[in-house]
Amino acid sequence: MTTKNKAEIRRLVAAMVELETAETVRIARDLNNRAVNPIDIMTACEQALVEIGERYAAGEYFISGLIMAGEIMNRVITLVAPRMAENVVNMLRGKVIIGTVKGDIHGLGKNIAGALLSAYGFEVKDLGVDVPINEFVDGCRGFNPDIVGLSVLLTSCYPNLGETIQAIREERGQAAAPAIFISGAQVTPEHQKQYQADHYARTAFDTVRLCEKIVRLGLDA
Ligand code: B12
Repeated sequence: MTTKNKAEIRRLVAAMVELETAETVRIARDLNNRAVNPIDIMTACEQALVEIGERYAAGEYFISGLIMAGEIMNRVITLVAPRMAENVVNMLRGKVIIGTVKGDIHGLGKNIAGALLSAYGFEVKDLGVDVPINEFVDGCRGFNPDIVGLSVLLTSCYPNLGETIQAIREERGQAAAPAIFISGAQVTPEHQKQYQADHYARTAFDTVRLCEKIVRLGLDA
């Protein structure tokens, strides 16, 4: 990346942390038009979100700040998502259901992952946020996915994550599919073990690599 673009990326992070919507979108559009890798733009915004979350936790920002941050992020996703598909061979790689578990309305990470998976040739069914357990089960019946990706950010919703995983496990019975993976800011491989998910993905990119591996090599990947 050029020095100028690096400086612009830093300005993007700073503008977003200050919740300056117009300025953040302007810089993101400018970087996008200059063909900066969309992943670098998204990563910068994720970095800003982490800082915004810290300011919220410290009592410097309120819920309105989180809402604004969500809106800014959605605008940047809309802006850069079309370019994520560039240079990707157009072939169907598999079917994935994604959703944020019951009680949790955080959807930005899931949206990024969904956009990336679609760009990489997966057919994605996005069940949205605050998804009741039975909707995941019904989704598996109707859509017959290779993979189900569950998102959770609120630690208070981890029990719902566990119940959703158990319900999908019951539904699949002895079948290997769908593979169940979990993701979300504070989720770790320990949670994967604790809640008996098959896989854990840290970022949206990890997700794509993981899904490619699962579909290519079978579910023991
Ligand atoms: C933006 C935000 C909101 C927005 C969300 C807007 C939206 N449309 O999603 C709104 C305003 C709705 C919100 C609400 C609340 N929030 Co909030 N929020 C955040 C914030 C700042 C950013 C979250 C985010 O989008 N991160 C960016 C994304 C890109 O990261 P990510 O989700 O981890 O996703 C990446 C990977 O994990 C992975 N991934 C994630 N999900 C998935 C799913 C799939 C399928 C795949 C494949 C991959 C994948 O890929 C992504 C890209 O790499 C965080 C702070 C933080 N650092 O996380 C707090 C945070 C999560 N919120 C928090 C809280 C407390 C709340 C509220 C309870 C506040 C309140 N008092 O009402 C409510 C909860 C409402 C509810 N019932 O869910 C706390 C949670 C604390 C805890 N221990 O649980 C945090 C950590 C802030 C803090 N430090 O206190 N929030």
